[in-house]
Amino acid sequence: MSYEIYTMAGSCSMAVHAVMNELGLNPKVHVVEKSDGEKGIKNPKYLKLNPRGNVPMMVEDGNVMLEGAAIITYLCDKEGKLIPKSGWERAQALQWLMFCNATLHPAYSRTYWIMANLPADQHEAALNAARSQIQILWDYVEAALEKSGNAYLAGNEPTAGDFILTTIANWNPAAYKFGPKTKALLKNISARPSYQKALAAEAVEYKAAA
Ligand SMILES: N[C@@H](CCC(=O)N[C@@H](CS)C(=O)NCC(=O)O)C(=O)O
Repeated sequence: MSYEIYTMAGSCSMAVHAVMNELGLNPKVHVVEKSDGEKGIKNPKYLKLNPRGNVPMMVEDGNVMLEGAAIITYLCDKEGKLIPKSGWERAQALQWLMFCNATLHPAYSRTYWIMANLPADQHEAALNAARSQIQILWDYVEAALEKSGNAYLAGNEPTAGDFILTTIANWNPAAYKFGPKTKALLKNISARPSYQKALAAEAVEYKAAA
């Protein structure tokens, strides 16, 4: 099978990229840009494959798949890694995968929306409000890790959600406070060869674990 990942440097697609590396799928990596230029996700050539004009886009033997959490779940199930097969362990891994994809990611998206759409004189108040909501989510992650005593979101071995968490944590990390258990998780995941390979291919520096 051949795999390709279309990714924008350091964005949510980097988590899919790192998971594909971790699964040993050896994807062909296309680092794309938010533009309508030759490498752009708003370019007609890209839009023909993905009319949403976003990332991640994964291609398996010429078949296009969108939506990061769905791609990750599909690939992890197929390879039998990073998401347990059944039962409570699977429920926990999926819960955290969805927390990262459907709760944490949209909370950050609000900050980008504010900067792109509100007049500059409203940025500070709106960003402060959005960032305090994000901080509540990071505090929740730390409390959950403390309560479980686990090193990772869904146990003592990494699952797929840990890769999304690690990717999102690197978005403007100076604006948030990560607790010690969270920092250790970020350090461990970002140090994995699969993650390091994704960082290098996308030319991204990892700052959230510092
Ligand atoms: N629900 C989608 C969200 C994808 C998404 O928001 N991608 C962002 C990067 S993190 C993007 O492509 N933004 C550029 C754009 O939409 O113009 C998923 O999880 O795949």
